[in-house]
Amino acid sequence: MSVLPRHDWHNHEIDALFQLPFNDLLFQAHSTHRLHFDPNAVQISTLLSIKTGACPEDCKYCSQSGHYNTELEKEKLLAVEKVLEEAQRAKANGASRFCMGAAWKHPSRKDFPAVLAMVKGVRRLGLETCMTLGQLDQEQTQALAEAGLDYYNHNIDTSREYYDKIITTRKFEERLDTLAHVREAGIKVCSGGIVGMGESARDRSGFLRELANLPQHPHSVPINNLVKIKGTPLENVADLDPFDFVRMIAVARILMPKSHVRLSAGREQMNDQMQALCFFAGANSIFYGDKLLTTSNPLANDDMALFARLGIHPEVRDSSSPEFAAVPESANLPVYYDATATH
Ligand code: SAM
Ligand code: DTB
Ligand code: SF4
Repeated sequence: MSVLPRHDWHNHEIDALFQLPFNDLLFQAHSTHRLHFDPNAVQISTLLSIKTGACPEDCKYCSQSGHYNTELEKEKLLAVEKVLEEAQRAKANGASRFCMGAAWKHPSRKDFPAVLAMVKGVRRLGLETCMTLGQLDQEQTQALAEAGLDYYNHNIDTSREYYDKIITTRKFEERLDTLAHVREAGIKVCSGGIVGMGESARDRSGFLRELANLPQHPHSVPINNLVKIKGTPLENVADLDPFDFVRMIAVARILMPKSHVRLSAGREQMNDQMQALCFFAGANSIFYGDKLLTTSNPLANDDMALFARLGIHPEVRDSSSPEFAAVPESANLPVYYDATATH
């Protein structure tokens, strides 16, 4: 079994991984995972929507697209102080990274100074910063890098072939251009996508192939299970077989052995056993906190209780960013989480 990261995957090789018997695939994924990570550590990030709804893009899965009537309460860009208050709360609850998301096609000149102030302020609190603001040009990316932004989230969402069945207001290639700006500015890339949108098995392998064949593997790879939103074109799409979701995590782990694979949206619809299987398959990051951007997430206390039952601890140091301690010393973790326990 090769463990050197590769960037030259072919579809047929990835299809072959997906077609392995479930136990063989999980064994290979878990073995890969143990070579690069503490198998009992999971990185935790907290999300905040800093600008909500009325988005000009037509992503068929999204509650925030202005093209669909999803009964979402829209909100203008939050004040910097409000964002810093939320970041402080996330830190006190034990998150190591604070991710700020805006429903924009791209940030405007007018809003950009506030965005930079948010990055600087959140960083000053001792948290890693992540932003997801849509398309960026080189100048904006450079300014974010200078402000100290650690991660930029920009998902490719699905395969190149399925992309225009899901989004028509932008092109797959434009997503890759923004990812290139981010990489070139030295900001760490967070990029993944969604499954359960009616895509084929070949689309799922094509989606992972695109990520794995980027010049550098993304530092974080969020794998979202579609949260079906009333009013969007995907509200009634058929559920993905849960084992296919686990296979997706396992194949992502094998293709991108050193990346954090994030078990992202859709955890609320998963039971504890399913999440445990995902951690075994190589997921080592979650969104933590009662809300994602506009939809709900498992309660933080329930996550800590699950961690305790599984002997999992929040990742103490992200190996890719040694300057940050992932669980700040001041973190006020729930009482039943014993940070001194050896796992
Ligand atoms: N507007 C920015 C953009 O699209 O790049 C950032 C925010 S957007 C909400 C971030 C990602 O969340 C999307 O790319 C998609 O992968 C994921 N997402 C959005 N709605 C979702 C849903 N209903 N279910 C699962 N994932 C979703
Ligand atoms: C990602 O891949 N998933 C997060 C984050 N990146 C920004 C967002 C999930 C959103 C789920 C639907 C919602 O809450 O609106
Ligand atoms: Fe807008 Fe992002 Fe939602 Fe697409 S996913 S509609 S770009 S907020």
